[in-house]
Amino acid sequence: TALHEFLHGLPKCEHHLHVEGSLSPALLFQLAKTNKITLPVSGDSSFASISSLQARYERFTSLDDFLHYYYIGMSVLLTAGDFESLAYEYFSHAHRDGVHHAEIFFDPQAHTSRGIAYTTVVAGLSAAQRRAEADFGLTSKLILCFLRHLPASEANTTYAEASRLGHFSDGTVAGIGLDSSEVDFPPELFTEVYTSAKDAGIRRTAHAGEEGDTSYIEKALDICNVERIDHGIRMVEDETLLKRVAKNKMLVTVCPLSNVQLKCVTTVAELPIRRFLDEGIRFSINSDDPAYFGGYILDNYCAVQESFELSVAEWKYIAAGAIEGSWCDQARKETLL
Ligand code: ES4
Ligand code: ZN
Repeated sequence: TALHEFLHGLPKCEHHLHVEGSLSPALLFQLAKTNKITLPVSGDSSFASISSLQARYERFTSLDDFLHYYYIGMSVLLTAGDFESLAYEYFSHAHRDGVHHAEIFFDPQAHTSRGIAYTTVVAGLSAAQRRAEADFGLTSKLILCFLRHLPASEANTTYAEASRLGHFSDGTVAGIGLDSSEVDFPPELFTEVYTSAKDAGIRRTAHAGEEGDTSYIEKALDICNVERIDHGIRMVEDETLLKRVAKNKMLVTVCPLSNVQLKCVTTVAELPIRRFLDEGIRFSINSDDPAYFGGYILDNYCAVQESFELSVAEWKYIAAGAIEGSWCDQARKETLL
């Protein structure tokens, strides 16, 4: 359709993409073979084949049910070359979907806990970033996420390593984020690392209000001083909070297909897209873990269009907000507009 063509051509920025969540079942099985990683076939027949794994991905019941597969999946990633293949595959897909700028999450603790060096992960991701810029003109940033189900002391250690290597000051890593199981792991557990980042002038975001209630969003803002909110869909449950986020022009990174697949909402139509537009909330539309949730960024744009029938002007507002809310410099923003 004409609108599909328009959405494809619209210059897009992606701000909520876990690079480990772009690991396709095909690449997962290929790397398992190359790296001689035994997938847990006994006890869970989902790992018997690509198609049985795909089928299991269509039946997630919650964030934690998904995360179980997400952490097993990434166990096939061992070398810098593996991380480079993973990220380059994502950038290629993003480019085909009309993404011009991507700010991607990675989970160093999910790798260092398996004996993979932080430097191996970053070397592979950085190599893919350089190739994507050279091959597609696609610019990107890395956002280092802490796993909130692990002790805050381990987040501090991870932060210290990236800091010591100069990765925050030399631009290798653009900012920090917080992900994994939300409920029972509120943002204020990570006050120390967020305060250090703020003092050092490092960008900050956090997943909040995906499964967790509005208190998780409030604490992320009040205590962690985040500049952006990942998911944040539950902020509509608190009028004061909604107005505050709108007034401060904070970017909310919405992931429609993810929210449906993880049963945060029943349908895309249930998402507060209309409310966000009416309140002047600045938000972007993103794919989260595209290999697991059945769609990349353009599929998410199209799903929103099917449910909300937005006007061209509304889409231009969304696209402009996504550029404004990006963490690239002003000169790059101007080329994106
Ligand atoms: C995630 Cl959808 C989602 N939520 C929280 N943490 C995550 N890590 C990867 N995907
Ligand atoms: Zn996410």
